[in-house]
Amino acid sequence: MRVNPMWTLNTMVAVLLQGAAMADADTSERSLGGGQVRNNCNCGRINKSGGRIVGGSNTLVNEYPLIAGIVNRGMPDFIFCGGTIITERHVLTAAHCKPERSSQLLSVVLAEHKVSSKTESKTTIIDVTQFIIHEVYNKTGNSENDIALLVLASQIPLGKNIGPACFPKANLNIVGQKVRVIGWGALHTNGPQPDVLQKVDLDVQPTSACSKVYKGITEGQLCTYTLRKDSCQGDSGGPVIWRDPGTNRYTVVGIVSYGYGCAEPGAPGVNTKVSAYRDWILQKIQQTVPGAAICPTNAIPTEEWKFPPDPIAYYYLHCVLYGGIC
Ligand code: 4AZ
Repeated sequence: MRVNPMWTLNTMVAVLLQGAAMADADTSERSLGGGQVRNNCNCGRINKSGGRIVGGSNTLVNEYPLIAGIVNRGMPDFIFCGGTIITERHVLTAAHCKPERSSQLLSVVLAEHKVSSKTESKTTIIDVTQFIIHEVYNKTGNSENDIALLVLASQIPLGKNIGPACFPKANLNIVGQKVRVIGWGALHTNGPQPDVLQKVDLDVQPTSACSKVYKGITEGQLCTYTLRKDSCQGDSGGPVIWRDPGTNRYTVVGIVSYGYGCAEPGAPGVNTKVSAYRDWILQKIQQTVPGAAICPTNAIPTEEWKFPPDPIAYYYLHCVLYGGIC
């Protein structure tokens, strides 16, 4: 078989570049692993080079581009609930975050970090036009179906510091794994809210661990429990994210819902399990902004696969292999 020299070169460059990417791949949260799907989604990214929850720690500035803060319109400094960006026009949150007064106007704050400071991060505030709560949200009973979708008045300016979470596959089972909760919620039961966005890693427990403590727990809920660590008042509606080891990207697996106090011994946290509401979410997106789309959990943006990514490296290799001034 005759081998096209250019094809050989392309293959060699590809192999070399892939090798470089793989060398970086082991534990790095920036890199790519197996099982990727190429498309235009750039979901679940974190920014590591930039910059209570109970028992957590400060995030870096703009570490989690997927976080949204929900505020009363005109009051951007009081984030009363969290949310997760899932499309360029939708934020996922909890049904119980909907204010009692239906006339209450809301906005979301994006790229927020330190609430009291205006200088460390350039935030974006967008008005909420619809607060769609689940039709069978059980407000007075066991808080079943504590899920809501916010529709925004304008496009989210997606970029380095603002971007969607990856969306989970149906029936994703992560019992026994770690998840991360992000929020400006209270630092302990009835405690103050922090100024800086917090993060904490929690263990996903079998649903039975929550059923032992709370009435009416269903498979639509995700139970978390880790000694001295928890979400708390104000974290509600916010992201429970899981690092997909196949892509090293973050997928929104839960919505903070409720619990008995915060980090109380023997009292797990209850979260709405996003994978159980895939169809509901997709239907509401379709009904409100038909062109909007979620990013599947195994999505890797096309830009990361551009070939050749570096014209200088390409030229140099060609030069070494076929001659020239190098
Ligand atoms: C709340 O009140 C709340 N520890 C949220 C989560 C938890 C407790 C309370 C879970 O918003």
